[in-house]
Amino acid sequence: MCVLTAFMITLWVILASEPVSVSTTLDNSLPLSKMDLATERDRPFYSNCVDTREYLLNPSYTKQNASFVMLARNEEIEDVIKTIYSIEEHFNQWFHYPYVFLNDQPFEEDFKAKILNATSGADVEFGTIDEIVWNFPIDVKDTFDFYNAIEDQGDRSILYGNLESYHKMCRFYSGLFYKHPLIQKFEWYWRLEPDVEFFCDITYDPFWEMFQNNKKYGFTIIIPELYWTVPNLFRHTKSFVRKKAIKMGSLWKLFTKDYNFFESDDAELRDWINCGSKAEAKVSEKVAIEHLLKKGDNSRKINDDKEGISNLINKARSKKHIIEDKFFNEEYNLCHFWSNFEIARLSVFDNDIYNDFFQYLEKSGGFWKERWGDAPVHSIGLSLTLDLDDIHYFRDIGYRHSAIQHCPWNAIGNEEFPYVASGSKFKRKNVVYDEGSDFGCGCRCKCPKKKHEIEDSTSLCVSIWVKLMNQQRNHERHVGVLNGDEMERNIREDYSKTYGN
Ligand SMILES: Nc1nc2c(ncn2[C@@H]2O[C@H](COP(=O)(O)OP(=O)(O)O)[C@@H](O)[C@H]2O)c(=O)[nH]1
Ligand SMILES: *[C@@H]1O[C@H](CO)[C@@H](O)[C@H](O)[C@H]1NC(C)=O
Ligand SMILES: *[C@@H]1O[C@H](CO)[C@@H](O)[C@H](O)[C@H]1NC(C)=O
Ligand SMILES: [Mg+2]
Repeated sequence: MCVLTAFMITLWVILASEPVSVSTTLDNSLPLSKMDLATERDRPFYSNCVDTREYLLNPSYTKQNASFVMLARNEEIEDVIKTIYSIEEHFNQWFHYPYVFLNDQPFEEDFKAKILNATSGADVEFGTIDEIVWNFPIDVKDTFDFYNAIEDQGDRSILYGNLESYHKMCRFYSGLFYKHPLIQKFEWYWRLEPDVEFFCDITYDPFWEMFQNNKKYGFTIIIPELYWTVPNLFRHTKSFVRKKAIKMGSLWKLFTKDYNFFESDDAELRDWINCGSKAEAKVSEKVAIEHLLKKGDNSRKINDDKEGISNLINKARSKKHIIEDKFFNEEYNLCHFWSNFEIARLSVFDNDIYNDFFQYLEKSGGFWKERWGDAPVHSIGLSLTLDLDDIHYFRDIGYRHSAIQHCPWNAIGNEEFPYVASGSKFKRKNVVYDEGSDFGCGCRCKCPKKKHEIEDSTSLCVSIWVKLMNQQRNHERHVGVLNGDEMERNIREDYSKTYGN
């Protein structure tokens, strides 16, 4: 925290507005899962099931340039089939999006045959990842430091920390999957993993809806990361941001405590880098003092300028601002979109800033010195360029990966939209769906056990999301980098208007 011993100038506060305290409509007596979390800025695309047949016949509907993407190993075939069966049944039997499977080893014929049988006619491609891409850089990969670091993470019981292949997977998904030639053929992707399950019917096209609503990245689960997997990720991110003078998007607010950082050509002012709006007072002070001194030259009556004089006196008295730590003032709150499910535009990653970011992280060695997951890397990396409004919470998509699941309550009136299978493979007999409720948004969900709902058991990050999305856009104070020189120009202008030159 900045300790400001000097006084504050109130006259020339231009970017003025202190953050409006986050107002929220959340009623703390209810579990999150029993609340309607829709806001004007983001809500499920439909509040009930959709008649898919009609939807597809709508002349404005356009199938998107999109594909499923799954990285998998040959031996995971059974779990891969489970996933495919689930996504085909709940969505793709009506929409027929293609699949791309990637592997660091060639896929076996048996694997391919089983996949082709399971994907019921969708286009499927199988890709092998180049060794050069999959492995760590040549100057790292066979070194003592490398093996030592990975072994050490095992000793410290970091989840998957001692699995070299897991580090490779995380690195690949962090910055390389979207460069694969089979993925580059698309504009959008939907990431899948072996052994995941969908619990509700997705009766509309998420890609098309995202396109129409200007959404670029969609998630179903947002949770905090385990601290010891990413102790230095944020430090490196901040130094990248500073070096490149990145103006972060408002999404940055979802992952950090609110914060602006200040840049200026003036060496003395630069000490205020982490002080955001307080730097503004410093700039005002500087301008006022300069003005005062200039006035002295013009032999006007100095005594008239009380403001200037008090600035000068205070400046003489004030201690230099002490920088405790240029990069640590702001903290990563460990929240991240769980990346085993993602529906997104490839361009949210394949752009200059994100690519540079990944290269920067790569050079820091964090993908092997620590066990940075692709999820926190994606989330933080996205917030360098995206705004909150670019993100969509697919709250209506019921989903399970490992022991973590999100499954919404059904919307009221699901019965008006009976399930129609596209063929005999997905016929349902006597399935009883969950009840509908006022706060529900699901379509024909059949949730395993409500008590495991992640919105309720790990609600911190969802709450932050909801609070932020309840704010008006123009109250989004976050500016990222405050341009000190511009600030100085504006303050000078205001000052001249008030006091003349
Ligand atoms: N081809 C290949 N796929 C991998 C490897 N390690 C992980 N994956 C895939 O990467 C994804 C994430 O791995 P997983 O073991 O599920 O990690 P978790 O979801 O974090 O528990 C899954 O789709 C795996 O099939 C690997 O060494 N080779
Ligand atoms: C092909 O898929 C069907 C289910 O759609 C399944 O019953 C059958 O066992 C599969 N065949 C093979 C060879 O996997
Ligand atoms: C889909 O997008 C890719 C990448 O932008 C492009 O190369 C390809 O031509 C597009 N395909 C279609 C059918 O529009
Ligand atoms: Mg997994």
